[in-house]
Amino acid sequence: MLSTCSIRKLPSNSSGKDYVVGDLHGCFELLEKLLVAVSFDKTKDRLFSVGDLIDRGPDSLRCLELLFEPWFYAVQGNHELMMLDFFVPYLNTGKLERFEDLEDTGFLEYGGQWVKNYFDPEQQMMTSAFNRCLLEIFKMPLILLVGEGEHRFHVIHAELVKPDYRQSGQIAWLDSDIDGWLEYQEIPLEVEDRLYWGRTLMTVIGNDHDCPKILEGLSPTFCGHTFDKAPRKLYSHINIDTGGFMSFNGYAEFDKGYGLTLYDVHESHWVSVAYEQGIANANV
Ligand SMILES: [Mn+2]
Repeated sequence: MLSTCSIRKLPSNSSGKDYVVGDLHGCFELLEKLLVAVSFDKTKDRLFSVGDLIDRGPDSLRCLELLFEPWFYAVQGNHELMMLDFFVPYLNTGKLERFEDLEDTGFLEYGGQWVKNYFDPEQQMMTSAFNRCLLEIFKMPLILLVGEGEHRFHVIHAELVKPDYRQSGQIAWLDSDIDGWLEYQEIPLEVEDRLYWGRTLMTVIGNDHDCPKILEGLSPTFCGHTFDKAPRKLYSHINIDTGGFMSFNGYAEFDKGYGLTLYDVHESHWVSVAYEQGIANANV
């Protein structure tokens, strides 16, 4: 398995606003609508992404190209991880003889079929536009730490819940743990696994109706990975994955009510939009 294993720290935004968007999964058009809806100012506002930019929706490469925008900051999701793992042999040799998941990464099975559109069989290579994005994925951190003190927030993909939370009595890793990882630029493997894949908070712990919104010692931590019809706040995690791709053609047999959510960090206000629907406003 490949990973970058990094944390990136950014200062507070002193001139504009900060927004976080849920799992894009190729839904570039929905993001464009959301940015218009909030009058996003590319000269001073910032957009953070909880990862999983690719797969399932219609425009994965356009979502990856956001990585080149100076106002866009994203962490890696498990879909980016699977994509990197899938392309390890190609990155090592510079040749892709045929589309086959040699390392059994699950990438093609879980939505990566779109990459075939960027394969040049004569050259046995991916297109240059694709290669450029593939290399950029390596630079994506796993944790974004933004601001200081009461303005501090984090952006991750899945969760910071500890695998042994029942025994240890401490439900999740805290700001102090993150500060330590930042200092040494090293995220422990057990943490990395939870950041990419964890669903405990949304599927087990969150079923308890008394689940507190805030965990003492953990700053607001935006995440996605497990979708629901509205954002949820649990133990300082703010899950804003509301299943944008579910409203795209091909997923139409599923329930209505899903969409892509854009969250205004300081106003604690969110907007969501779905394919073939108007903008929906709501407060958490
Ligand atoms: Mn995910």
